[in-house]
Amino acid sequence: MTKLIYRRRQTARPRPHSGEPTYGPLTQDELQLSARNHSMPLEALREDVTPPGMHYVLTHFDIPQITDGSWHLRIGGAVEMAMELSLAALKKDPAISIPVTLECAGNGRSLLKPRPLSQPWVLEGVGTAVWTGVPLAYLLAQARVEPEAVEVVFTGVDEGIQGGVRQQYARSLPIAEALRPDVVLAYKMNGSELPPQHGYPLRLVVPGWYGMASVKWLQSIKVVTAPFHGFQQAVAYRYQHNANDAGTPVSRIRVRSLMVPPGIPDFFTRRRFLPRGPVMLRGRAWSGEGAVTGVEVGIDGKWVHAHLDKPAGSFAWRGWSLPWVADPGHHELACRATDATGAVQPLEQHWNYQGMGNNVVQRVRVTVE
Ligand SMILES: Nc1nc2c(c(=O)[nH]1)N[C@H]1C(S)=C(S)[C@@H](COP(=O)(O)O)O[C@H]1N2
Ligand SMILES: [Mo]
Repeated sequence: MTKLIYRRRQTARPRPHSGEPTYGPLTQDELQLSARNHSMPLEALREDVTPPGMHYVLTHFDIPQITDGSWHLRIGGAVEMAMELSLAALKKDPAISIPVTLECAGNGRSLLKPRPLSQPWVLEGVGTAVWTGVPLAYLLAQARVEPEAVEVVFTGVDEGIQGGVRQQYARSLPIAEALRPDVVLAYKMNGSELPPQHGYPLRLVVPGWYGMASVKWLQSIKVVTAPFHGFQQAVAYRYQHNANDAGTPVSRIRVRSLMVPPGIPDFFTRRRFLPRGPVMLRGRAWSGEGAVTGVEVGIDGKWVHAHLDKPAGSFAWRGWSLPWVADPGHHELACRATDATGAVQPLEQHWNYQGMGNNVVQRVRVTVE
């Protein structure tokens, strides 16, 4: 696999398509990507399950047009029983439904300095949906995985060029992750058939992992006996210090929380305005590493523990709330979650070359009248 993509250059000028970091205003290419790939409006944090159309979307290439008559899922590689399944056949298999918070690994990228050139997320590359479909482990059991298996490779129908490499979007999972009972081949999102942008007719959902693992428009599942080195595995989605660093793979979602910005926004700046007096601050917190165990809310730098709602599932965000009596003036609100591993959100983000795994605390500036 070519490893020429993220060369270091000694310039701070934007170089479209290079993936390298830059300062200054957004480039036209970043703007184009951000108009295609939308985030979740923060007010959707009020809901346990993100309403249709408000879930974030990230698509590297084009959304493929798939008619379910011609579409089949192939399962093969190091299995005793290769198979090809229609959507109708898959729908007859045992199904599960599971609420899952997905977050793009690049969420928060545009806040980094210098800013890695790619989809310029701010904070809202996240959403929670109830996914319904067949457990991957069920189908792998039917196919009978051979003992030498080390990974499972998932390939989407969508094709394009990234870093100069022509490819279909493909990712792998270690065999142990692929056999988890909650990894699902989903054909429904929030009870309805998958929308085109979310992977119709079938997608993988890997609870707890950043979104890149959840391959949309799934075409084939191949069990392999050596690690997969496709572009989205070996080059993209790595924590790197610089262009020459092979880095480490991005996998599980780091602990994070967000709040519903209180009051009303200014149209252009999104600055918040609210009346003096009591206000309930609310938001959600999640982690792919372990359950969220605490959320603190910072009010002008002073941290207070928030109330946590009951978890809706092991891989769905958890609601939190804190009453605040707003006094007139300018204030800065923030929130910071901790998970069962003891991980806590950083106050300043550690920079990495691709802008992955950002979980810096959100800060919301409000003016109380
Ligand atoms: N086939 C395919 N699957 C894909 C992608 C893609 O471009 N093609 N993008 C991945 C990334 S980076 C993310 S964050 C999630 C986004 O899922 P969503 O658009 O349903 O929110 O899909 C993942 N699966
Ligand atoms: Mo992503």
